[in-house]
This record gives sequence, C-alpha cells and structure tokens, in this order.
Amino acid sequence: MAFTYDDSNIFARILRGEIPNDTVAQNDHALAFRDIQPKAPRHVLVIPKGRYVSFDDFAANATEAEITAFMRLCAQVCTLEGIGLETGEGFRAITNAGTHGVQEVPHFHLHIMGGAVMGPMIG
Ligand code: DGP
Repeated sequence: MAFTYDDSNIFARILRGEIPNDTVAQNDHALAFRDIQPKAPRHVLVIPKGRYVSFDDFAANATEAEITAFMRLCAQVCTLEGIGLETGEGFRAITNAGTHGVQEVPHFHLHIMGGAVMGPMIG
C-alpha cells in the first residue's frame, strides 16, 4: 500500500506556522515541540519537516540527511530535557502507526517521554 500524506493534518499545519507550538529545538529537517496533552513530566514530539505519514514511511523514504537530522534532534531533546542517560534517569521513545498503533496524527512523530518511571506499554 502506498503512503498517502494528508496536508491538512495538525502537524502539517504546525509546520506551516498556522498553529502555534512550544518548540524545544529544531534543525533543517526536523522539529521538536511539547505535546499538548503530556503523558509524562517531559513529553516532547519530534517530527520530520518532510511529508511522511508514519515511521515506516520515514524509514523507507526519507533521505539520509533527513534521517540523520531527525536522530540528532532526538538526542538533543534528551539532553535539553535532562532525561538522556549521560546526565538523566532515562526516557521512553515510542511511535504509533496506523489503526493498530492508534496513531491520531498522520504525520510521523516520535514521542520522547521522561521525568518519571513509565507505566506498562500495553494494558
Ligand atoms: P499519536 O496518537 O501518536 O498520533 O499522538 C498524537 C499526539 O499529538 C498526542 O499525544 C497529542 C498531540 N497533539 C495533538 N494535537 C496537537 C497540537 O495541536 N499541538 C501539540 N503540541 N500536540 C498535539
């Protein structure tokens, strides 16, 4: 099945500047901002600036520059939020995809959550 990107999704609107966001950091290819409904004391969403629906779309189709920029921004978020293992107590990074993953926003995003011990993954 082809990946079909919907330009009206809320994160596309954030990237176009139509909706405000609480930016944590960004680079040429990715943006990190606070989740509007945080599930942890630190809850940051990292998104590519390109039009990718999901993790598998991004992993298959993003350029090496986009993938590198995305991963480096994730590392920067961990450092800035004080949750990375260099100085902090750790974090959970998850991505939801499609119906079974219960993905609400159809623009690839990684949730980076920390600041407390996380609960069970499913249940
Ligand atoms: P997911 O189920 O993985 O697609 O999670 C989408 C997340 O996006 C959810 O935790 C809430 C967050 N979210 C939805 N709308 C907005 C918004 O307008 N701004 C911000 N910052 N986060 C949003």
